[in-house]
Amino acid sequence: MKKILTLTLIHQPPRILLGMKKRGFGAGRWNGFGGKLNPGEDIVAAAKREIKEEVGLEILGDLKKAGIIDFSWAGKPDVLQVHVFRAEKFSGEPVESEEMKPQWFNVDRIPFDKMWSDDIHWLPLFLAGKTFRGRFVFDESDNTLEHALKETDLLE
Ligand code: 6U4
Repeated sequence: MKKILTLTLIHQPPRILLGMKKRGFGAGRWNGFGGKLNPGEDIVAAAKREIKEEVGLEILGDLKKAGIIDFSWAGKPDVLQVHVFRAEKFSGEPVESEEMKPQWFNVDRIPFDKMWSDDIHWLPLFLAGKTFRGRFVFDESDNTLEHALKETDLLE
């Protein structure tokens, strides 16, 4: 089964806003903001709603699609398809929520050792303003066993 998730990173060079996930899936890791779609909700609306819920910010202007990545675990049929978005402008101040503790990081000091093991592969493309398509397979400890990643202009 394929499940669609959103993931939005707020990038204001030279800084990027990440959140420490406090509960649920991916807890204990720094990550962008996002989650599942509500029934009938489109992907961009879901991405904006999650940013509001998790960090209290209203995105100004368009969310730009940066990438699509399919994640799976060895021997398991389920696929998480994560739609990665880039946001630049927002109104409000980042606030801590039950789910996320936000913090700005300089792009030279991204805490990859406390992030999902895939991030070190695709975040440099994101930071360079590229669009990409990727696929990662994890072991049961979420280490990357194999991956494929390519820059592409075409994102569905
Ligand atoms: P709910 O039910 O809302 O509490 P939650 O446990 O918060 O669910 P979910 O599924 O809403 O989690 O969101 C998971 C978030 O983690 C999404 O923004 C997508 C992101 N994510 C999932 N796998 C990832 C991975 N391998 N690398 C990454 N982000 C990932 O950088």
